Amino acid sequence: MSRLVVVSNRIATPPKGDPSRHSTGGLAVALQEALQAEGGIWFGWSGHTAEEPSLTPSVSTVGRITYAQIDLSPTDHEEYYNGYANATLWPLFHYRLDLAEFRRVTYAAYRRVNIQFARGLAPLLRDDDVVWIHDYHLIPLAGELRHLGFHGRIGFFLHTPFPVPEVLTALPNWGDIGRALCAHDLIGFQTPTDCEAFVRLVDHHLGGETLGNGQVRLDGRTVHAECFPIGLDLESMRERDDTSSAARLLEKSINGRALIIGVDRLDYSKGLPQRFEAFGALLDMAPDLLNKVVMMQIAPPSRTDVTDYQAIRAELERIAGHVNGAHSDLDWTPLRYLNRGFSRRVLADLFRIARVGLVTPLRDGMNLVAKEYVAAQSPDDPGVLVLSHFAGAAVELGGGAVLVNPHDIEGTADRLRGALTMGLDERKARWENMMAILRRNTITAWRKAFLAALG
Ligand code: ADQ
Repeated sequence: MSRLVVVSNRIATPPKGDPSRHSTGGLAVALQEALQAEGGIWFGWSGHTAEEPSLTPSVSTVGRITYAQIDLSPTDHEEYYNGYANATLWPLFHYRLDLAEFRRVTYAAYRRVNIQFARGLAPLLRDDDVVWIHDYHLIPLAGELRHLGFHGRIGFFLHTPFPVPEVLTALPNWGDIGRALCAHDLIGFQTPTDCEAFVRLVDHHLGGETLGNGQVRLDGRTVHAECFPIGLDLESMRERDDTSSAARLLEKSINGRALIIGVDRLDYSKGLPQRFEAFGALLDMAPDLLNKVVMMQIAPPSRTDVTDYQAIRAELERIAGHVNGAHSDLDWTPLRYLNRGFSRRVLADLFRIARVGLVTPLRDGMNLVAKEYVAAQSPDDPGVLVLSHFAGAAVELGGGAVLVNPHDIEGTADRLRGALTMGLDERKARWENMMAILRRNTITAWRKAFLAALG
């Protein structure tokens, strides 16, 4: 069996203690399990900047896993990470052309940092290693490793959506990005739509050809593209005997009212302003729900150095103030908005209390919160998932979730109302439908399927 080498922008820190108490997701745990099984390397950015970063990674070994990390210069961090990755590719891949910045200086930094990653990693590689690269930060890395003489198998998994060519080609260097993807042997996408968009890009726009069965050929290389929807570690959401004190406090404070919960990174792709507006519209249209329902949105700030992320925060505070100003009562604040994170263990308890999980991204590669909400429910009295049909998760969960168009504020409010009043039999049937899929496609099944296809 070949050795596995995982590369991602950030690497997980070596695990300590009970994983369910960490805020890191199942992905880190699943990759660590894969690395531990056969022994392997996890390579990435340390999370630190240094004026003159060493080209040689710092290396530590825990069990059979070698963690290798490099620092970035402050300029590279700003231009590669905040710049090209998060202010160009992230908005573009989420269909937000209006927010995407196109700057040569950040593109140059993106290429430069990918070369730096390749130079740091190449000396650690053996010919028969299998390399698995994660996400949009590192699209050119495989090509750079090939230039440095690595000819082994390289796979890539894109966690975000892959935009249709009509959107991607707005990127000044779209051809380079498309060709860079073709340096991999296998590319994994979250949904069939993402996969088709890539195949169409290669076939119609890059002058390659489709060979069928997800294979495309460009410049003499054959690349396999396949859909691998990411799954969950169900265990981390399971009900435990000792309910967390945070959940007990919440239950007491809602005092028998129905709870709607939203949990997201504070990101414009998650549709939070529209979600707040939809809740406001629900209260406007349903006087019988006044003082009977509470919505709680948990949204810890992310990427706070990027201007668009500061703007969304201010906008949400404004809408929340408006909804609460219009509807609050002496003993009732309808919309609670918490700018902080919780451990997975606490999140699972909070999800279980909520009658509705409201997950309404404007675009999302998958959206694990949707799956986590479902996995956390009690089988005897499950809540309802209200899910945007723009989330990758809607492909698998569409049979059990109440699907909404998050741009349609009043339509979302209508469906929220339906979810709040749904009877137990229907809730159970929908939940069973979704759980069957989550049980089949766990995070472990996902990584095994990807590695089997790559190997
Ligand atoms: P994200 O955009 O980060 O991931 P998501 O899939 O929802 O989005 O994953 C977020 C994770 O962070 C979940 O496990 C969630 O529980 C956790 N989280 C969110 N808010 C939290 C909070 N307040 N406290 C604690 N934990 C919190 C990217 C893509 C997604 C894709 C994933 C995995 O954008 O589309 O599903 O990668 O492939």
